[in-house]
Amino acid sequence: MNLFYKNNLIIGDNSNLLKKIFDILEKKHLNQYAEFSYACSPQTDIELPFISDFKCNQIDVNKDIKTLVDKFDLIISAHCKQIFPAELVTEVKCINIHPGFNPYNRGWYPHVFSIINKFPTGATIHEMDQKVDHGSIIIQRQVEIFSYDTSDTVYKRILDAELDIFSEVIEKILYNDYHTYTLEEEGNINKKKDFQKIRQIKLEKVYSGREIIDLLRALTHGDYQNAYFIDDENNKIFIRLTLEPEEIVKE
Ligand code: 0FX
Repeated sequence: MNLFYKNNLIIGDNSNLLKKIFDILEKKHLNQYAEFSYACSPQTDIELPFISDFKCNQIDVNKDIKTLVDKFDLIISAHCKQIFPAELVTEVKCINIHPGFNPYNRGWYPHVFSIINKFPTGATIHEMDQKVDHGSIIIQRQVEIFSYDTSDTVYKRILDAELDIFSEVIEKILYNDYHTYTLEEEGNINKKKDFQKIRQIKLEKVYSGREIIDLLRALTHGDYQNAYFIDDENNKIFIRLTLEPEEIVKE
């Protein structure tokens, strides 16, 4: 196997995702033909038990760019919380595995905003350019949002789609034998502060039934204390929604 990209860095801040990527590379025996280093961001302290030294190498992509450019042929961001600087993305091939369907709701928690604004959601693997979650598309897959979904059920569907499309294109990427396409629209982008803003439910605000259910299910994700209101005694009260489709009993 004569791969084009031989020295590769996979950088991300979600250990489960990195482990699944590691498993895909191993299953395809790609780590026999290329080097894969794993890293996370300086603010993240994750352990990667599948790597011999257990501890994840922390890399600040804004520092020591020259070393990264010299050392790696390809950098894959798998939910890396850092914004890659222009000097890096122009000097070395950088590819992003993104839990969103570009160009809709680029940035922070795409599916959360899609539950609210109804824009498509899914998974995208794209070449990185200087803008966030932006650049030529290698592959993407849309996932459905059902009326009974919450943030976590959609997110699980997106993670499955991400790994599926990663598995589908990784060899082509490593051989540098893939095609890309450019999206005509710029779409929209949400930042972390936009997520913070939607978390507070204003008691005096009037919502339609659909709006309040969509907002609360978009903010329901496992144990996370996302949605809240402030009561008359100034206490913060967190809210989570349970959605349960009626079971159809076949006669
Ligand atoms: O890694 P990630 O799934 O994704 C985020 C951004 O959405 C994405 O655009 C960016 N490329 C990536 C680097 O960072 O985020 P996470 O692992 O922090 O959270 C996973 C899900 O959990 C998230 O989609 C929504 C939910 N969540 C997470 C936190 C920390 C909450 O609902 N509340 C929270 O406070």
